[in-house]
Amino acid sequence: MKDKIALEEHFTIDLTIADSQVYARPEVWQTLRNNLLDFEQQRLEQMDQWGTAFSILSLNSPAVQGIPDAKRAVEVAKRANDVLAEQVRRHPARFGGFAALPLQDPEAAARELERCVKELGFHGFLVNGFSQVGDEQTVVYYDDPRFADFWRAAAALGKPFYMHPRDPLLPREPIYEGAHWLTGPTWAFAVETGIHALRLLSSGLFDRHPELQMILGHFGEGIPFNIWRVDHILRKGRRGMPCDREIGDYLRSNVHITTSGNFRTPTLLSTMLEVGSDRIMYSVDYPFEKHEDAARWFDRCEISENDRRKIGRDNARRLFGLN
Ligand code: GRE
Ligand code: ZN
Repeated sequence: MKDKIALEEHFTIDLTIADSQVYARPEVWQTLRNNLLDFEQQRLEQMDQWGTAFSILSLNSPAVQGIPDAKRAVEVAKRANDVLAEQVRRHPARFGGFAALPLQDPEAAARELERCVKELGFHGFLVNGFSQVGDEQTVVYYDDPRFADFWRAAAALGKPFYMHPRDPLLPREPIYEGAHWLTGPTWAFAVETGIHALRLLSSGLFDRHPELQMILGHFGEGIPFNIWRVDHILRKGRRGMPCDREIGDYLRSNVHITTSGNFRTPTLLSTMLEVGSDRIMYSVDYPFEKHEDAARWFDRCEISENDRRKIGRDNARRLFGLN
């Protein structure tokens, strides 16, 4: 399929590049590093070769979320957003932008988001899970009451946000001890991100802001596969859960799901059955994943051509108002 739109495509800057090194085997680090830093060479070539017309770019992980000093987090976010804005300005038909936000300081994050959307033309924001605040061991999730005004400001801008993975703080997670191959994108990313998404969905955030839209990658970090059981259990007893509706209702009215890094037809079909083909969108997760692997799978997987156009391009076009 030509003219696909991809939504979880990463870049880096000098100040945050080190965060990605732990995820690369030493022999591939130079290549990953070059691909993260590059905008105009390999990135555009790969998009051209494998039929992606437009990529919305975002900073690597955890980057700004992993900077406990709020002032520093504000500076790094601005730097990254300015670098991205320059590339979007140079290639407006090929690149869009998701803002990186210093959620260590909710007020500054709201101001930066407003700058990114209104002045830089960005398409929303992407956040890499919880933020460390004040010191390395203090973390905050975004259902916390301190974010009430931030969410009001974000919802008013009318742009979606992407809840992107980061690892949990591993010294606090004994379950990964002696099994470190399960951390990162193998499994820990999905667990961490899935719970954070469920916290937001069940917090009442989407009752206060019914128009707010959250994007989840990797086919929804396991949530669609388990949503029936989640609501089945909560139907027997809500245990203090403050939201108005069932979590599956929000999944079908406030969540969009991408194919990033999860190129598998049975998983696609199951997700289509659970949320419908209007809420699924193509993505790659470049350069952690290959355009080739995503496109070779997606372009030929056994769905209708109508669904392929929706998932490959038209759903994203509608969500972001692209033409
Ligand atoms: C990502 O940001 O998507 C990512 C990483 C590290 C490894 C794999 C991956 O940050 O997909
Ligand atoms: Zn990613």
